[in-house]
Amino acid sequence: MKMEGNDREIFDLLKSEIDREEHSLILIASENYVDEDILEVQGCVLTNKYAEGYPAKRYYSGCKYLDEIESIAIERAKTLFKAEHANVQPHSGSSANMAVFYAALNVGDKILGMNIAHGGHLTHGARVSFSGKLYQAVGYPVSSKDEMLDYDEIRQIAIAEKPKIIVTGASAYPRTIDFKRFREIADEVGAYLLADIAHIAGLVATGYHPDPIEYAHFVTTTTHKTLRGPRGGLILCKKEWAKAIDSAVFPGIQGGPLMHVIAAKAVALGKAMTPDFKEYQGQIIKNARHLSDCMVKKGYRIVSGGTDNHLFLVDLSPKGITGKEAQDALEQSGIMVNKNLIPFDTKGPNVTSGIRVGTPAVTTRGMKEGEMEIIADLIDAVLQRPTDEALQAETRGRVRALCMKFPFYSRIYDV
Ligand code: DSN
Repeated sequence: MKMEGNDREIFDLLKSEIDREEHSLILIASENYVDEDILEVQGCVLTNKYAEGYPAKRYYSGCKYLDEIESIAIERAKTLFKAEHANVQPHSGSSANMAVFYAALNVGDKILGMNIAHGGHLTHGARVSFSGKLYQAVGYPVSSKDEMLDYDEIRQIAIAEKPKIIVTGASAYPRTIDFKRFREIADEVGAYLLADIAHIAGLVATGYHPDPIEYAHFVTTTTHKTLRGPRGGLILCKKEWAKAIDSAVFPGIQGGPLMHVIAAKAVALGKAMTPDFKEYQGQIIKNARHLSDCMVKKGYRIVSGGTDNHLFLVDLSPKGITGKEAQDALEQSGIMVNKNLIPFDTKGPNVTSGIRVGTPAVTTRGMKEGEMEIIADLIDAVLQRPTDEALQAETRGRVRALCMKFPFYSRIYDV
């Protein structure tokens, strides 16, 4: 990299991070590896340009090529998700959700989203987020019987609370979501429906998860999780909401769009239409199921008994360790997961009783069921002796050797 001689301090850290990503098992369900095309476009001259407004309606001169790039991104998003309208400018999934609330609600209106402790996202009404501060937020749980969504219970809550919007979608829910049922509930209580598909967007785009587009008034997503694009957000809606959504994003909550990111979103959306991408999404699910099954065979309790998508949650309470202890021990071993609350957790969010495990990143590297078995062995060994530093060092070596069989960034960087 050219910057090596120009800013050694940052260069060295960047190199260390490339090495970490290359030689760790990334099992954080929301992370992935972008390819060279995405890296190149995100690092290109489009970062120089202001383009407040939308294609053909900009507040700056010199936007001719940017208009074309953003229009292509919009068209690809509409095609991929069969949507009437797309806004590709949100800087993140949180911005996308904020823009929907800004377009559809007044401050103080009631929102009903999945409890963060049961798998929902911060922006679905958590007290510490704008969504819980500016709006009256109420939550729905998963069932205590099977840790899955109980649509009758959600309906009862919706009838009692009469929210103006119902948010479906999650950050840590391993099961299929019935968007049709959510829409029926929303219609019954006169609420809008927002489907936040940030985690499952790649699965939705390729038909491995039911599509919310015909049921939800608004669909939001990030572009960097299973969709494997640059870090950013996206909103899809019907034509009747197009103007309100566009105004909510700009000038409502954002200024200049990140055109280098929008160009990279366009590239990622193009890639998501290929047969390879569909095959990749299928393998993500196979890997998640297999890894989850391997963990069950080793005596771990998996929340809801398994997974239908790209992630699963391991309840570590029967093993006598916390999510934080597990996360730390695994990190020391080169295996990246995140501590996660499990439904009805008795511990707080900084400790937790569980870990969340996801397969999008390892699947991008080409790992399949055979590697999931090795990973389950490695995880189990570390979790059996979470304070054994010698074992962690040995596991780090084994993880490194496994990763070297599936090179990714070492093909383009010197690591
Ligand atoms: N922080 C993301 C996750 O890890 O699921 C959600 O935005």
